[in-house]
Amino acid sequence: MKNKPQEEPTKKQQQLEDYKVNHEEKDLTTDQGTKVSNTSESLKAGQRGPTIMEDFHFREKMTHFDHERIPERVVHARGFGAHGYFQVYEPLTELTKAKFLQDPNVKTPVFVRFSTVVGSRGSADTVRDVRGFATKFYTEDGNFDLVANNMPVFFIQDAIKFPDVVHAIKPEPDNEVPQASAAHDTFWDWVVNNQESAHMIMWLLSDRGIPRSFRMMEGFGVHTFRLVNEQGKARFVKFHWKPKLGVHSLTWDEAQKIAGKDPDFNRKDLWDAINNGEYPEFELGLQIIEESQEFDFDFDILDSTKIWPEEQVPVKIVGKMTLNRNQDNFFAETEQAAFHMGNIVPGIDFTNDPLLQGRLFSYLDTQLLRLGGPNFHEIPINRPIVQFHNNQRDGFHRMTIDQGKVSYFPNSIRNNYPMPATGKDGGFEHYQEKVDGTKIRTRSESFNDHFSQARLFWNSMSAAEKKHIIKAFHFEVGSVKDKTIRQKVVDMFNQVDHDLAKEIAKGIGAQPPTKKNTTTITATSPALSQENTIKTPRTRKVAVLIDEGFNYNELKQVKVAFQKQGIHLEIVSKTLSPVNSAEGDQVEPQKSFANTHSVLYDALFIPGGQHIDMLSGYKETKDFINDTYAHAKPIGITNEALQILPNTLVNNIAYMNDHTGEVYSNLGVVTVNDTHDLTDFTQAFIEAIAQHR
Ligand code: HDE
Repeated sequence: MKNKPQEEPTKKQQQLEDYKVNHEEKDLTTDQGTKVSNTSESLKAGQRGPTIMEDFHFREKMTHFDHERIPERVVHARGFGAHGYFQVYEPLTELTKAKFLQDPNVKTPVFVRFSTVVGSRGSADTVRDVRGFATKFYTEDGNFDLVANNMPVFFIQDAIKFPDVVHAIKPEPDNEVPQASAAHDTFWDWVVNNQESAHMIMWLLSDRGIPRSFRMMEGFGVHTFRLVNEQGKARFVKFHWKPKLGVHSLTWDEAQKIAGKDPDFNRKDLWDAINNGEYPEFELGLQIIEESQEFDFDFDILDSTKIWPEEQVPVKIVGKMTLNRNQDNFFAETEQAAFHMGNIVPGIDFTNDPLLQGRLFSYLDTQLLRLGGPNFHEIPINRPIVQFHNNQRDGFHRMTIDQGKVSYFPNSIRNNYPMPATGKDGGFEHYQEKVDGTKIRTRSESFNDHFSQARLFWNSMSAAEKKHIIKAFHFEVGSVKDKTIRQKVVDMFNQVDHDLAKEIAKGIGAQPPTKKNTTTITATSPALSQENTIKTPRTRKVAVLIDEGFNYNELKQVKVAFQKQGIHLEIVSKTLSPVNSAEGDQVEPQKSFANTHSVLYDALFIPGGQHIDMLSGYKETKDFINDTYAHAKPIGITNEALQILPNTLVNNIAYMNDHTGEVYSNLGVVTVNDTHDLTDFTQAFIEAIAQHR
């Protein structure tokens, strides 16, 4: 599908236009612009003779191809980006002087790259992993990068341990197995030797590790930053992205199956939504702590393994980001996008969080390797929308033609220009935090509590979420071959919760913990449970199974009702050949059983009609119903189609609705018998879809 934006392009999108090239109806040329007469036969000495050196076109074409790849990101290699804009709801002048947070009428262009962390560039989208959520704001003050994740805490407290945790979680070095997975010995060996990871592990093994969609995840800046206002007053801040569609996840069985059926599931979902004009929206939230309150909490606010519970420090919603345009070229935009924590603007500043401090080094360093030199900021996707002026010069791939003799400061030939600007004139001035200490390689004692918040997270989960976490432990730790490591995991998580540890032990052949956890922490944070999230049917995707003789009128009624709610129907049949309804209307299926599966949908609808005689004979129909049911997703069935249920898992609920005209809805299965008006049925079905499961 063509990328058809329906909104005015932002300033960044306009800037990118200058670099776009349309090849339609153009003659083929070399890189030097010389027209080429034949690009399919190399130049040979005789028809059956050897290729000759003189073939400049062959050499150029092949050399360029040989050099097409750049190193993939060492982490977050697999990702997908989109353009959009950000608007603040009201001026945040009291909090910050950052220009893009002042005027609700200003649309600040953004580019967002979502990613998984561990897998290679070609790995599947739906693996259990942290998701990256990196946003580049192209502001009038220069670029601000908010390089976030979909989990608010991290594995470690000090950046110097990052190479260790990444080595441990990446495929094991002898055989490069497993791909995109934490379910192996080296990772869990690392975990039990680094107990500060307990809280993050709880997040990773929760439903947050397998999001339904990039559009349905939160984003967290993780670190504590500072906001600084015009008067120089600073406050501590944590950044949040809140998706307007709520936070929703796959089940583990779905995630694994999708990884095979459609490894591009999440990127296609984002691409399609934007092309459909269903622009993903995320609200920006701020948690603020006054400097005077820095030590008022039972955790250290500089510790990245801790959240600020939202019930304790409320999230103030201050603006909204809308993603309204797909990229034109994956490599040029997503792959070459270079995020860096040091891309900061006046009004926002850093803190001494040791994880943040280390990231400030790593991101620039990694771009130098990945993008081949110091001029990566000139690549179109990375360029600020304001012109840069300085005395940095030369290096690989310099695009800017700097004019004049002067490339140093101070100078008299050009009256010191380009000249540093004072703070008043918009120059970035670092917040003057007083720092005073002995040089020391130790960690602050205030970082030592690794289990209280892991327990808070566990306490805050619903019964279903807890079950998923236990099952995730069984899969992840059950994949570890070394029994002593498995036992150590049980003992480690006994410090989070005794019952949790006992349940983990049961599934992995380990001894249940002998010592009871004596913690008295019973607090919960309702904001942590996905059960309390926004629930809407919008943009959900429903499979409709049909075959010859289906009831067209029923399909039409459901379709009209669904369209009003922004729900998509996809027609699935045995083959892609057109299907005749009982009424004689023809419908062309979008998918056949051969190229789709129930895991790729949010719900299933089977209309009535005589087609049921054929449909019920197919194994795939039963698989569709059984899988949808097993994954607790809504199933809508009308009239004759009810006959199919006795042979499926749905069998054991009261599905066969004999009460004429009444809608029966239980556990997400919505049925109706003997009616031609489906109003109540569609309403109940839509409500079930909104519930997600
Ligand atoms: Fe990253 N991280 N990271 N990270 N990170 C990278 O930079 C690093 C951390 C995050 O879409 C790398 O350009 C260190 C936390 C995202 O291009 C690298 C530490 C958070 C992305 C790097 C962390 C993140 C990266 C690899 C420990 C959430 C993808 C390629 C201190 C707040 C950005 C690159 C994109 C990428 C280093 C921890 C988020 C190597 C040293 C915490 C979303 O520089």
